[in-house]
Amino acid sequence: MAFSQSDATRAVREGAPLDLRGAQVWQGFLDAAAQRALLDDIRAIMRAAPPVQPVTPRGRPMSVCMTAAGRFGWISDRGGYRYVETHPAGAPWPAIPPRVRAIWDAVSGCGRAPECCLVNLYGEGARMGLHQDRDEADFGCPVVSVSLGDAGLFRVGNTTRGGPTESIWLHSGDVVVLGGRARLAHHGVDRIRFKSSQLLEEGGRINLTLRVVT
Ligand SMILES: O=C(O)CCC(=O)C(=O)O
Repeated sequence: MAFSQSDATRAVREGAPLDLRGAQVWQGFLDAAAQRALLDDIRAIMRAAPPVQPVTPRGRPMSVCMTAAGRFGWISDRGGYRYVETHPAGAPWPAIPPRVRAIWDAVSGCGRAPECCLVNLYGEGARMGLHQDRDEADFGCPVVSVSLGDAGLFRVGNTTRGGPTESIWLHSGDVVVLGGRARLAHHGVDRIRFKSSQLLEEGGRINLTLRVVT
């Protein structure tokens, strides 16, 4: 079954998100069929734009592998963190799939279209340290995150470093909106529960983040 705009609109109408320090957490936003359909889209993205393991500007390999769809992808290497219009191998990124766009339209409350769908791939032991998403030009637009596969312990803190944080296990099909006062909140994934979901036979977690870049 394909996930459609009307499915997404229904989910928004019927439920209310949890609030985690200003981040809106839509638990169970995508049902199992919608998750499988999205996985097909992500596999097509990965065929067109094979994932890479980025290194930090200091040359340290990140534990998460990445690829992207849309006008921009986000990369990190010795040259720094930045959005780029081509995959490191030189080709433009594939288009953002309509099913992914439908999620943005349902929850973002933003009139602009996403220009980047970053795909983060978490294998066993992968994590993402607390950081802010601040390489975008317009902080009036939220970042929308979609979780698939194994559960991930998502942590949200503050717009400045330090201070209290709160965490939630994100499960396959959950959607998070980082907008408003949470747009510049530090956030990260402390760990995943490897093989906790049946969606990916090989285990692991996939996270999509949709962003307006310009
Ligand atoms: O994997 C996640 O849930 C968060 C991803 C993230 O923080 C990012 O891509 O900036």
